[in-house]
Amino acid sequence: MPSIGLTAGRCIAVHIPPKKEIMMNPIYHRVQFMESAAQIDTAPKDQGIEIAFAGRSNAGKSSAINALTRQKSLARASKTPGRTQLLNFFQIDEKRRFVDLPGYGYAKVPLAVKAQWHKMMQRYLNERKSLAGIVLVMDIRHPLTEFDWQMIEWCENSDVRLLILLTKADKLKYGAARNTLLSVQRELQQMTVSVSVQLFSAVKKTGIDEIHAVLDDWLEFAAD
Ligand SMILES: Nc1nc2c(ncn2[C@@H]2O[C@H](COP(=O)(O)OP(=O)(O)OP(=O)(O)O)[C@@H](O)[C@H]2O)c(=O)[nH]1
Ligand SMILES: [Mg+2]
Repeated sequence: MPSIGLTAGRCIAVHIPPKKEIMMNPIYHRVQFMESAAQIDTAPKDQGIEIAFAGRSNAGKSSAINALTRQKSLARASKTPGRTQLLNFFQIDEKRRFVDLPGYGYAKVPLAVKAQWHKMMQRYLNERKSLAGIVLVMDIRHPLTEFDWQMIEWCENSDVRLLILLTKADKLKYGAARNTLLSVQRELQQMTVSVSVQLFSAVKKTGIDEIHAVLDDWLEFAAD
């Protein structure tokens, strides 16, 4: 229906075209928490397809899962870094899962906990056969940390696909966010890494449709 615009006492009919909305695959909204595991021996059966959210502590992994599933508190987001210390599994359907991995790089975590984290992550990455893709979440203000590079390198040397999210994009002005995106892409190209990088904001819901398209592909929904 046309809306009415008023200018200097005159009445003008203005036609505003409806905003083009991409329908989200409703399956994401039905994702449910499955279980937490301290190590992969107690994780759900290693079958089907799993996508893991990795990244520095406090980067915004849990918030990304909540935004992508349009659920407020599916994964526990927290202002306290290092909150997620377990592998948290979420069921998409009987053969597909998301995993919220514990964050790395939180300085205040005791050395023994860091060592345990390393061992657990190494085993998860090397042994988990159903792991099909990693969504590497980076705070746009602190991209490409040393550990991010280790994850990128690990994905390059394995069959696991990789998508990089530059999250908290709402913390920067649009131009600054675009510049960071370009410089991260440039840096990856210089290291001959070919990977998609996406601006994201769990607050403003930026980038959701593009990420769903990647997840749909990785989760092989078209094959059902
Ligand atoms: N402004 C803004 N804040 C965000 C965004 N995503 C996450 N945050 C905030 O950043 C903090 C950390 O978010 P989490 O999602 O808990 O981060 P995490 O990576 O899961 O952290 P750990 O579980 O500790 O490794 C919280 O206070 C969130 O509200 C975003 O896109 N924009
Ligand atoms: Mg978390």
